[in-house]
Amino acid sequence: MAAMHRARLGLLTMALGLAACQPNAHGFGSSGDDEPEASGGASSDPTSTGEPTSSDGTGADATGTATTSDADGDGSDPPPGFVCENLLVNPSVETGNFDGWQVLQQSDAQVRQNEAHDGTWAVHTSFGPFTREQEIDLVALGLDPAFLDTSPEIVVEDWFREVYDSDPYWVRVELQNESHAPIDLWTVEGWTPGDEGYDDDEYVAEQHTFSGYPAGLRYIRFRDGGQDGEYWAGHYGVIIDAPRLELCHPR
Ligand SMILES: [Ca+2]
Ligand SMILES: [Ca+2]
Ligand SMILES: [Ca+2]
Repeated sequence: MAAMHRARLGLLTMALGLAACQPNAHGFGSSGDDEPEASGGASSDPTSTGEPTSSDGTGADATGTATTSDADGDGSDPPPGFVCENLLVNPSVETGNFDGWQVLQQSDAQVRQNEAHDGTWAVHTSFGPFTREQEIDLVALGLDPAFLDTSPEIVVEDWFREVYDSDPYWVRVELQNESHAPIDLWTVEGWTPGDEGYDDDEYVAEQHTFSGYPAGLRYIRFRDGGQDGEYWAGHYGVIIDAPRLELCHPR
């Protein structure tokens, strides 16, 4: 990694650190009256941060359709009578637009028909921060509150690809109770692992499994985003595609 690159990383790390004191930076903080404090019950998985795994480009089904595959990827199948679903609407932006998403920060990000991880469309970010959000009302989706109170496993996955040089990205997933208070939280702020040049531009995954969290899950708030590490105009920022928020539940 070039010295200039390290210097730039340092500056960005500092910027991110400063941003952490400002709730609205990166769209992770308060965005409305119903935003709960995220400090209580927060947890993170250090093994999932900063260590993106390589992709061979043969990612699992991320189209949002129901699947009978196991949620935790350990090779087991869901119990009989259970189905596993990606709860996100239009996760892979195969509509060709942001349908189903609330775009909190756009900065010229676009849904474009190239370099997709899944399907043909992906989100291409630009010079400034892009952040989008979905809030999932689990009971409205038909899930039984008594089942939700068993704290079922929830698998989170998201894919990021740099353009030319290392680009920053972020994911934030908050589990909420009936009054939208947080009961568990996972966040990651990472950088794609490549250097200058297009040859090493490839997708990397961020993954996390929620389990053993306090009872009372009713809502999930999912956010992801990113931008260009070079701050160039055009679409040289991180490419985002195929997030997954998978929960296995009784049919
Ligand atoms: Ca896609
Ligand atoms: Ca870039
Ligand atoms: Ca590169």
